[in-house]
Amino acid sequence: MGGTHMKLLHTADWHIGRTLNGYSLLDEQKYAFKQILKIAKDENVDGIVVAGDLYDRAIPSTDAITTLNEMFKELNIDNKLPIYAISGNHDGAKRLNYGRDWMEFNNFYINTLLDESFTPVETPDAQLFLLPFFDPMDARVYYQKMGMSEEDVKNIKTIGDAMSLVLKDIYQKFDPAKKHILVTHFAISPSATDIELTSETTSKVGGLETLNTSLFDKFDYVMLGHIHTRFASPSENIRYSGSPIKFNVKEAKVKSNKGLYIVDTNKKPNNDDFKEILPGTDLIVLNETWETLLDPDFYSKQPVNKDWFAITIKQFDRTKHVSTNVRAQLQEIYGTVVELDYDNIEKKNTDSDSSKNINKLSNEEVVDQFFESITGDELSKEQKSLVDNIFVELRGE
Ligand SMILES: [Mn+2]
Repeated sequence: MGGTHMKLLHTADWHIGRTLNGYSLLDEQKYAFKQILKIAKDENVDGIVVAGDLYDRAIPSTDAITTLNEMFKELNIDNKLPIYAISGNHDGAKRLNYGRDWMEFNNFYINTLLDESFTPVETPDAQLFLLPFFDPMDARVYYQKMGMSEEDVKNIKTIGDAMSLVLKDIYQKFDPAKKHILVTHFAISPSATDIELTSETTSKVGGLETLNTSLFDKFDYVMLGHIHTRFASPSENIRYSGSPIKFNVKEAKVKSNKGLYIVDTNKKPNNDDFKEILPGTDLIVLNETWETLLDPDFYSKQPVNKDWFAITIKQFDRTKHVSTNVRAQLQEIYGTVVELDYDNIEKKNTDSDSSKNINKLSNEEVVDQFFESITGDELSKEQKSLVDNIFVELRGE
């Protein structure tokens, strides 16, 4: 432990239990975790920050629970590393809150409720504010409980309104002799002029409400979760670490590796703070014609039967392949094909992998994917927990 400075490992969005078109990502997540642990030891950090979305869903599978439990045990019990964690929009706040008081005895801090955010974790050098994901309704409930007038409570409409109030209260807790670090889980974007401003505290980017960086300028450093790429970081001291692994084909198309940040409270943040996490099984995206895909000169140069493949067949004429089992033939050559699409001339995406792997999906995932394919939108936090709860009732859990 450094007396006058603090070195923290910043990671986020582990989404333990996530699948990719029905294929489990647990092995990949475990492989990434081993590297996180190694970096933590090599860098001799004073603690691990996990900025939300520990699990992929509010009611994680038993496999996911066992896996995350083992990871936290290795960090906190075997290696005596303090953990500073919050819940994200994918986590079930109340469930994740279980055991909180006992864990704190071992320097394992996990905040999942807004009420818990106003008491920082105090270290000799810094105050760590752990502010979990919350919505305007959570803030209305909290401020009503705190005795705020009914009219003022009603005026908490957007997440920007709520965040302004919450931060004002947090700023009251600042010890001027210390560094102030915030860990939170929201979409935050720079207060740029090219963004359509809807209020002083929020902007709309592609229809999505995001918070402005200016709200957070009293903090020395802000460690974020929620957006899965570090390239979305709004400033040099307000950063997203990104997720430790690639979760989908869109992310696989980005050539740079995933990773985490090592943050020293006494140093100016810079690019060297980033530490890479390498994939165990990579996700390779191919967009080729059927002839090329079957050409040994082409596929012998690919990591066949090692990595996973997402394949789009270019200019595919189905009438010429009515008796071909396209998927089987590609799997014979490439191994695991997690996504298969056809880039037809007339018809686009007539056959996507998700429907074929329906047997591998959980009930909750079937609803997720159905909703996404119909509306093009992800289920909201409320909708997800509603779906989860319905299945829990159906299973009689
Ligand atoms: Mn996330």
